[in-house]
Amino acid sequence: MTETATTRITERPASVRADTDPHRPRFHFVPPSGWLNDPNGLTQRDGVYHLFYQHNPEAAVHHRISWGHATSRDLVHWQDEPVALVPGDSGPDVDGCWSGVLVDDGGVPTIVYSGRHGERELPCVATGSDDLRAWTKDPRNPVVAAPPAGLDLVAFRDHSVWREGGRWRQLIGSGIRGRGGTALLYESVDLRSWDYVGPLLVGTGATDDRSRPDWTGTMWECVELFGLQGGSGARDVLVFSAWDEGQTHHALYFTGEYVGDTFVPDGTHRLDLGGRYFYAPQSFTDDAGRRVMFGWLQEGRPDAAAVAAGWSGVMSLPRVVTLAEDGGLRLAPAPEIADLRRDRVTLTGREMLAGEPAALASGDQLDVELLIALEPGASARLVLRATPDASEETVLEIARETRGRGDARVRIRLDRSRSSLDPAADRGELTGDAPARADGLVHLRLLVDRSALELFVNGQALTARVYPTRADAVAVRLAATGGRVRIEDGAAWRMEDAWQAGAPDEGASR
Ligand code: DQQ
Repeated sequence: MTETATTRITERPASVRADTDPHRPRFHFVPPSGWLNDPNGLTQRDGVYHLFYQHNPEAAVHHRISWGHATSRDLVHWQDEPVALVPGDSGPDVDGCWSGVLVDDGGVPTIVYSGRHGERELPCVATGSDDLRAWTKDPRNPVVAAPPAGLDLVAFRDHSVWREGGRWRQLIGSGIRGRGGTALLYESVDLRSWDYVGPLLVGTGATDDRSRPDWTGTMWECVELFGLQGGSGARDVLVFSAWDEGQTHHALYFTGEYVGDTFVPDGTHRLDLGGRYFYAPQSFTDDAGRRVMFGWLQEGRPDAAAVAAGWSGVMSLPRVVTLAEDGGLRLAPAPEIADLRRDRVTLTGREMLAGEPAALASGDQLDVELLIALEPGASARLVLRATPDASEETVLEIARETRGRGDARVRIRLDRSRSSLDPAADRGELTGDAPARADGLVHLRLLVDRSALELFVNGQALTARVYPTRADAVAVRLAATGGRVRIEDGAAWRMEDAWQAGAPDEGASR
């Protein structure tokens, strides 16, 4: 591209550049323009869903972060709201209002967030109007003056806050140098004055093998503690995002028991196999009693490309989190998302033998749901965003493996090596295991929204970004290798836009 062309492109307003970017999703929440990262302050109040998020409205870079705000009545269509929190002109959040949560303090909506000053973050509080549009920062900020003394900490930020036994409890994400990530427990009667209790749990990431798929990092970002009821009874879950020396790795969760002032883990799991493509998740319980989670889909193209496009970062679709019989979590897109399905194509009964792939659907905004049977030894290759000549394609490989009686698993691998002809697009492989179903079938849900891919295999999520350069990279195909693959039940739909391109930034319906 010539210098003049580059200049011309970057001179157009960011919102116009963003709207014309073919990689910009149309049924995921994206910032009006500029930068988006973590979901924050998730809540449902008077029936309205509120999604706050880490936002830089000025440019598609992570700098002087504010809290963006959007509302929805159905978890599908979002309305932009005025920015909720902006960094102060001076004081504890002069360099950014970093991640946090929203709690109801006896009817008063209250945000607990990390104020950034220089290279440090400290807990701050703000109270809101009933409609959550106007926020007042507490003059006592920061409400914790410094991290606990006597610990050699890597960082100190992000909050999980809940009411317990007539008091407030809070976890703050951190890491103990030489040991691993941690969640530091505090207690308060008024959300303003906090007593340090101790570490809820300390990880072993500093000495563990870093190549392990469930490596827990040296610092835990966005810690979150909640309980769930499910087929296996009641469990406590501690979610966190593994961070190390400025690198965002992946979101994980411990299952176990929260007892007294500690968490006793009995399992460590990846929340999503997409690594940093589903990062810093936060969840809440909605009015229907569901645990609903959002996460940040990071970009897989260079920073300069995002700046030129005028926007960066995608919010995941809302995911309903449930507890399975095996004690692990299962994730599924909230059922409301199906409201955007159009032009159903039935795929039930299609059979593939090893060889030629079968065309299933076409489009760059799709929802495909399949229940497939794999003959012993067979594996399925689901090809997405493919051009007719296969010069660009993204391949999801699914193989059933039986390791012994009742010890089956489904291996999944997302091959992005040919997802884009753009050499700068990330092409790293994403891989891992999904649980097997008792009936041996594999349930697949594939949500394709231009550059955003959310894939669910038997309830195991794998999220990724892809950047095909060709407009005809729209085919979805299914092929079998090593045996027969049959679609026992399935359909594909075109997905309608959840927001209109070209809408004004303020108050736009998205
Ligand atoms: N993003 C926020 C931090 C958090 C990180 C800053 C996770 O509060 O630790 O924007 O992505």
